[in-house]
Amino acid sequence: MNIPGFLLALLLVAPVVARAGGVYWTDRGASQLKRMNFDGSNLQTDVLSGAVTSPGTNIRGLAVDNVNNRIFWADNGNDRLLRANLDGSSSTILYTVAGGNSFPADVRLDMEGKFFYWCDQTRNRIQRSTFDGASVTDIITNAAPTGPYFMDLDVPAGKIYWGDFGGGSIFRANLDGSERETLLTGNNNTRGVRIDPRERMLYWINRDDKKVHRCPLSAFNSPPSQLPLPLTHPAVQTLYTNLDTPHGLTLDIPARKIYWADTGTNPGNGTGGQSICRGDFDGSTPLEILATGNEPWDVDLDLRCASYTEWTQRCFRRDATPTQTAPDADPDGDGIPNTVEYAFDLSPMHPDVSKLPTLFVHAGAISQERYQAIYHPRRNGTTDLHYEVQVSTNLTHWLDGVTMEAGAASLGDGMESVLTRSTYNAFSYPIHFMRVRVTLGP
Ligand SMILES: [Ca+2]
Ligand SMILES: [Ca+2]
Repeated sequence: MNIPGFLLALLLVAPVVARAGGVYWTDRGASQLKRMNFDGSNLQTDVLSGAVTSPGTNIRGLAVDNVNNRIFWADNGNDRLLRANLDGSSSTILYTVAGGNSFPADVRLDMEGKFFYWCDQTRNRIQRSTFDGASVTDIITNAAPTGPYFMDLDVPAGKIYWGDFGGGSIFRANLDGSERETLLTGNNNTRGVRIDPRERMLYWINRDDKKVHRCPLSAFNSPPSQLPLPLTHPAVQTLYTNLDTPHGLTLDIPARKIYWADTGTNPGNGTGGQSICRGDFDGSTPLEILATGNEPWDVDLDLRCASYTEWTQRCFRRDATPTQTAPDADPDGDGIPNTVEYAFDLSPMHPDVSKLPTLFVHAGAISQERYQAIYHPRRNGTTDLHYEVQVSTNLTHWLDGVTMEAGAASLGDGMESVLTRSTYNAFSYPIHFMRVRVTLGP
C-alpha cells in the first residue's frame, strides 16, 4: 500500500514544542532517573549519555536546575555526585568521595550562590561544591546523632535545615554553619525536609509514623531554652497519615501542592507504597497516587509550564471536573478566572488577590519625568498566552499601544516580573488607569 504524500510529510515533520516542566524522581530499586508530567502521565526513563550511561547502582537524592536545564543526583553505590542535562545528555561525574565508607544522600542547589550541597550520612556532614564539583567544602560537621539524610536551603534567609537519618530531630544553621539549633524532636525517622520561604513554613516526613507534617517557622522563634519543640507541640500540623514508607518530599509553592516519594520498603496497611504521591499544602484533599516504581526515593519539580493544559495538570487534582478547569472558571471564587491565575502563576484553588498587579508612579529617564506604571508577572515559554497593558482615563475607553516595557526581572520557574509604563506623562494626564489584558489562544 502506498503512503499518501501528505501523510508522509506529516510523519516526517516533528512538532515544535515549547519547553515543558514536570516531575523528576529517582527510582532506587530500578536504578533509573524518571520524568513525568505533573499528573503522572507520560512517564519516561531518562536515557543518559556522556560520562555515564547508568545513573548508578544505589541512587538517592536529586535536584532540578531549570535555569540551566540540568539535574543533579547522588549515587552511594559508587559514592558519587553526578549531573546531566534534563534530556539525559552530557552526564558528568562531579565528585567521587575518596576512601569509601560514605553515603551521599539528599542534594540541593543554591541558585543564587551557585553552590551544590549534599548530605553525607555516614561521614556525618553536609558539604558543598561549585556546580562543576570543584572546591568541596564542609558546611556542617557532626551534623546529627545518626547522620544527616534530607535537607533544604532557605537562601533568602541564609539558613540550612536538615533531619537525622535514624533519629527524630530537625536542625537549622546559617549557611556558614554558625548559629546551629535543634528545632524539633520526636519523629520516628526524619525524611523529606523542605521549606516554603514565602509562607515561612517547614514541611517534613515522619517516615515510620507514616505521616507528612508542617509547622510555621514562627513557632521556632521560642526562647532557646524552649527548643527543641516536641512533635506534640500544638503548632505542629499533621497533613497526611496512614502512608506506607514516605521519603523524599518537594513543594510546588504557587500551586500549593506537596509531592513525595514512597519507597514501599517498610510496608504496613497504609497507602502510597512504591509510588510518587501528591497532596495539598493544608492536607485538605486525599492524596493522589501519580505513578508507581520499584523504590521511589526522592522527587523534585521543574515548575515551568508551556501550555494551559500542562498548568491544569499541575494545579488541579486528576479528578477535577471540566467545570473547574475551564479557562474562564473561577473555582476558588476569588474573582480571578483560571486564565489569569495561569498567566500570573497563582493557585486556582486558593483565593488570594494579594499578588495582583498594582499601579504606581514611575520616574522616567529625564529628570522630572513621571509616568503611571504597573508591575505584572509574565509566564515565558508558552505558545498560548498574550499579555497587553491598556490605559484609560475614564474606565470606559481603553487604549492599546500607549505603553512601553521598561524592564523585566526573572522570578524563576519560567516566570518574570515585567515593568510597563504609560507613554502619557502623568503631569499631563493625572487621571490614569491601567490594566493587564490576558488572553489565551494561539
Ligand atoms: Ca480564581
Ligand atoms: Ca486563586
